[in-house]
Amino acid sequence: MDKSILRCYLVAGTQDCRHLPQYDASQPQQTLLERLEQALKAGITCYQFREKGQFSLQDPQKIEQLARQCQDLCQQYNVPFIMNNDVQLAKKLHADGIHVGQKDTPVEQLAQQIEGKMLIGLSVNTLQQAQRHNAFLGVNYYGCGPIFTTFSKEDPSPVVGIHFISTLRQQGINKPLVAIGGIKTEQVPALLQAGADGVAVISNIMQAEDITATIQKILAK
Ligand code: TZP
Repeated sequence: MDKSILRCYLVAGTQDCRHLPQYDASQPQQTLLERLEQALKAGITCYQFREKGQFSLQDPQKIEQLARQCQDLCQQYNVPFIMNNDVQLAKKLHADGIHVGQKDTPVEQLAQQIEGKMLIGLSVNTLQQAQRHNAFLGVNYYGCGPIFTTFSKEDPSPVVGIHFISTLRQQGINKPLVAIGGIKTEQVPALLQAGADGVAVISNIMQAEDITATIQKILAK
């Protein structure tokens, strides 16, 4: 895969728009779409549709409709559209990729289901998890974290710190790596220095006062 798509990777769903002044609980989709378009204009390199948790949409039809709208926007800006976890929806929409966690569908099974037609991203929180699939070509990149404390995930795994990235590299993990969890613009240089190919961000972008400036800062590092 082209690892430059990991450089500034936005992850978001309607639940991540709750803190914005324009958020309307009866119609949260609009806020996500507006925010996503601003982020695409500002130059994000990848987008993951992640509708998850207590405050997310629950109606499968609404989720599918919103996913399609987000995908349309990504296509307009030529940015890969990655689906979080839902392989059926990812296949139905012909998403560019699917991202799963350690407790989701095992990646070997996932790889068979998607028949090489999309990228697979896997979250890792320990060296052992990263070693397990290092040689498995079915996994295209690892999402590593949470690097710092995150407030965007219910029940997150333990915080691993920036040194987790350098440890993975020192131990021979050669897949593209995207760091995730509590990342702010100031920490981007250290993460890239440690061996990450990019950063995946929810709150720092979704809650930014100036989303364009925030994304440009991430890309400039
Ligand atoms: N996986 C590990 S941390 C995290 C996910 C989805 C949340 C990242 O959100 P934020 O707001 O950038 O900490």
